[in-house]
This record gives sequence, structure tokens and C-alpha cells, in this order.
Amino acid sequence: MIYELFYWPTIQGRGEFIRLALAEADAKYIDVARLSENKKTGVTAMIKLLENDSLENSPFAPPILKFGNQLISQTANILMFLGERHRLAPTREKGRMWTHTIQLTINDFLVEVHDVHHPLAKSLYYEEQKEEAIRRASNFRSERLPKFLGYMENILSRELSSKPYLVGKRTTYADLSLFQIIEGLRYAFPKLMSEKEKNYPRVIYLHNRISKRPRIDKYLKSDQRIAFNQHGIFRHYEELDL
Ligand SMILES: N[C@@H](CCC(=O)N[C@@H](CS)C(=O)NCC(=O)O)C(=O)O
Repeated sequence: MIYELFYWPTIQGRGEFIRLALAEADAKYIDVARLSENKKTGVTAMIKLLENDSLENSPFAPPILKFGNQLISQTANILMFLGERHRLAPTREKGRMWTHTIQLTINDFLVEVHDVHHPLAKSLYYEEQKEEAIRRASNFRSERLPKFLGYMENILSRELSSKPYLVGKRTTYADLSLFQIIEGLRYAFPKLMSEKEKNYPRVIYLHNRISKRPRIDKYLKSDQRIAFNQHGIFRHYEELDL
């Protein structure tokens, strides 16, 4: 049985957190909406799944992971599921819950990153909310990004190891997600990040180590990795950076 990932085909978005976990797990999967249009593959197949509200566990939005007859949605849920199956999370309940808590916090932050360029509505163009975006970005730069990255830095500083992970002594999906956050922030806010990164040395060190993990390194260099672009969650607008 192989996994089926359903996610928008042209962006990294939330799907990327799942792709990274699947890559680190060396799990076999198909990226359904990126395959050619067919009865069971392509974007149409994903939309059909989303519109099927008679399903027992009908998802609200992608990413969605199908495994056999299980349909799992919500990014943090999918990661919790994969974490347990592929040793990307601790086995004990306390550690599992803590990993999930960190992931949910990352997801909260991701919503804020998105809302910097779309503070009023998803359905409006950026240009229609540019003024509000500029105001929102100023608060993001001075308060929200430092609060979030500072929180992650503090978690890492409590670990005694000189090569700390967010949870315990092994890589978890939360580490992979924090890696992706730094990647995205560097794309969206290059000037801000070059100024702020020095405040979060452990976060940046973790990012470096994750990028060098053999399976992650291979994935990042492969065609599977979609380049950041102006349609995803992380978008670069000069006026929103420093
Ligand atoms: N909380 C959900 C959010 C899912 C979500 O917002 N997915 C986006 C793509 S990244 C989407 O397609 N949303 C459609 C919508 O909100 O109408 C998760 O973490 O998976």
C-alpha cells in the first residue's frame, strides 16, 4: 500500500510539510494532483474528493493523505499519523503530545505568515489589500516573527545536547517543519532574516543540520521540490520586507 497525497500541484504550501516528512521517512507515495489528468489522478481528482461531502471523514481543505481506506486531513494530524508510523515522533504519549503542540504552533505561525500578504481576505488580490498588508508586515517583523522564533529558540536552549532537536534526541516532524519555516521566511523576507537570524542561533543550526540529512538533501535537489513562488504561503514582496 502506498500513500496518496492530495495537494495543490504548483505550490509548496502546507503540502510541503507532508512531503518533507514522507521524504525523511523514505515512504512511497504519489502526489495525486501533480500526476496527469485521469480518473484517479490530477487536480480534477482532488477537487472531486473535496466536493464529495458524503464521505465519512470528508476533508475541509488540502493537504489530505489517503492510506488504504483512511482519509486524513489537517496538516498537524497527517504529521502525527506519519510520525507514529515512521519514527518521526517519540513513542511515549508525553513526547508525542509535545511534538504535536509544537507543530500546531508552527501551523498558527504559518497562518500569520500568510496573513501578512492577505490580511483582509484570501479571495482578494494582494494589490487590493496592499496598504493593510504593509501595516500588518510592520507588526509581523517587529513582534510576531521574533515572538515565534524566540519561542522555538527557547525550546532548543532547554535541551542539553550540543546538537539539540526540538523534542528528545532524534529528528521529529517538528524539526522538519521548523526547517521549512526558515526556508520560507528566507524566501519571503530575505532582508529581515539576514538581520534577525543571529538572534536564533539554535534554530538556524537545526535548519542547517536538517538540510544536510541525506534524504532531505536528496529531496531538496530533486524535481519533487517545487520552487517557492508568488502563489504560495511564503511570498516575496519588497515592500513587506525590511
Ligand atoms: N488547518 C488546515 C488548513 C488547510 C488549508 O487552509 N489549506 C489551503 C491550502 S494550503 C486551502 O486549500 N484552503 C482552502 C480554503 O481555506 O478555502 C491545515 O493545516 O491543513
